[in-house]
Amino acid sequence: MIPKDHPRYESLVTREKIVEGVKLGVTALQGLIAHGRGEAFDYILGERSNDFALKAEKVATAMLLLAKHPVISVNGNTAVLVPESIKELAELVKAKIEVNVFHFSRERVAKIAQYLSQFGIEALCNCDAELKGLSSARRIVDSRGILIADVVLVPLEDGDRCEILKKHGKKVIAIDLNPLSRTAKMADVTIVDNIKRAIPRMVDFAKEMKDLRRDELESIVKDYDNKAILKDAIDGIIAYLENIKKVL
Ligand code: PTJ
Repeated sequence: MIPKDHPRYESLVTREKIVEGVKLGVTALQGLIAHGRGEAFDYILGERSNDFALKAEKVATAMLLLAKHPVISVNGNTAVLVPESIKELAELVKAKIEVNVFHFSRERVAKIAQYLSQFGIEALCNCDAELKGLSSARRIVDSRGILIADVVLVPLEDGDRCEILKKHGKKVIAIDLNPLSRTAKMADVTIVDNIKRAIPRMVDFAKEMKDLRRDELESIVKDYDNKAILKDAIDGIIAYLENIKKVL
């Protein structure tokens, strides 16, 4: 039991969720390592949604609202960290939710889908199609979901799939606390924020924007520059560290 007045309460509770996910067979063991890397980046980003993240979250939400077949891809970490807000976001932007994992087995995919069903999510998980050109198990997708999607939201992603999704003509939105990762560089829109803050913020943006006209949404997306966002994220880390150094 983590005491509520512990200064790192939130972070420790989140760790427990990931550990619980591993025990349930939902989160991969490697998900623990990925989470640790994410925590380290979150620390040097100030554990907040910075302006560059908010900008990307708004544009990403507009892209999902504009999409014909938007899909939210869910892996083992995402499933345990933000199931409720993933459901809400999918409803608001009319996206499908698909289970897609790097550490693949049909049993694990079924476990994740079953886990999500407790939150009222009917996730696609037929694993009946393949993304050509990708050798990792992430190539195994659902023919009703990622295969035909035009916009895919991929939290905690690996660069290879991001590249292949783009080669298949899809727009890719990544959520990755590491602005230096291959995924961050490959995606059309990179949200450098913790998924725990990013998805609820996107829910708020979706509520604000869901009744906008197409041309209004298009004007939000139009001049977006992902390279500039990544540079702002790196500058944000440098500025945050400089400030910390001053007050040590
Ligand atoms: O469930 P599976 O089988 O699909 O496996 C999922 C993991 C995450 C294990 C797999 O995709 C993986 O190994 O990912 P990577 O290559 O470690 O990349 C994960 C990225 O997500 C890293 O750059 C982390 O910094 C970032 N990350 C970790 N936790 C968070 C995060 N980004 C946003 N929010 C987080 N909470």
